[in-house]
Amino acid sequence: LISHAPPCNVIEQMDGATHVKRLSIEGNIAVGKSTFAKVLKNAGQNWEVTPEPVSKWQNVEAATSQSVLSPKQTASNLLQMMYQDPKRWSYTFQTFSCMSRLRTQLQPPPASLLQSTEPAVQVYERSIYSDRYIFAQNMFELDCINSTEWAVYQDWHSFLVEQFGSKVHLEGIVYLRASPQTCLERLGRRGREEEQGIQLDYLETLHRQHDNWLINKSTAVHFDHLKNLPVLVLDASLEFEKDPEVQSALIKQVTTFLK
Ligand code: DCP
Repeated sequence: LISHAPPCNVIEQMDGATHVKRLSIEGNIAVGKSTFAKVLKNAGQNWEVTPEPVSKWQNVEAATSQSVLSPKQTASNLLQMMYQDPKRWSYTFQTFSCMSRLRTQLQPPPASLLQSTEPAVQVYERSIYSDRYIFAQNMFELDCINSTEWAVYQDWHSFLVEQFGSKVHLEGIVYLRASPQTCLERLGRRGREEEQGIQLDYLETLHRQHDNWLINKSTAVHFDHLKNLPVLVLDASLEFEKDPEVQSALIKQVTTFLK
């Protein structure tokens, strides 16, 4: 297990009120972010997990309540559309996935966390930052988002992050890292239908994007608050789902990181 992180303070007391720290879990497709988020939630009462809104991307009409389907229409599965025709749908997908995540990131923490006298942490599966610096950027580099779409994406993304200010800031990132081959095996095992055409080379490019952003720090980020954000890199190559020993070793690293 490896760790490259200066610790980040978990809690700040302001006028006696608890400040909930916001942490995002990042990592390649199928590396095990949701599983790890559940492990963290079960580890302590003061951890709240905000899951990734994938189901919204699989049924856009239900998620937006913008249109009523006629009996002949089927729901739009934007995740599937993006994987089937990435040049046509990547920009639309990246817009919608980032908007749905922004909504969840803006929701206030549950009262149980706010009332807690113990250090409290809100955990997100991914963030509006990986949406941009991993996925949208990757799709631009793969020529699936054209330069006009990329300019438009960056413009509204920067505008929204600036407008929402500290409401969308994070205090730390946990990077779950495993080889692209391991992620491919886990992806096959979990069997999400839309992802079955994903090839190793796509996971390899995403792996590089994560390393460049979170380890090499060579990705050009546009927000000051992201530049010195503490990052904990965890080796997720061991199967941790059913191994309590590996789980507690990982939890220990996160707790130390947050002290
Ligand atoms: N996705 C994307 N662009 C984004 C966010 C996600 O193309 N901005 C895609 C990649 C996956 C699916 O959405 O096909 C979900 O991706 P994640 O890696 O975020 O979530 P997983 O469910 O794969 O995570 P894990 O298995 O690690 O819990």
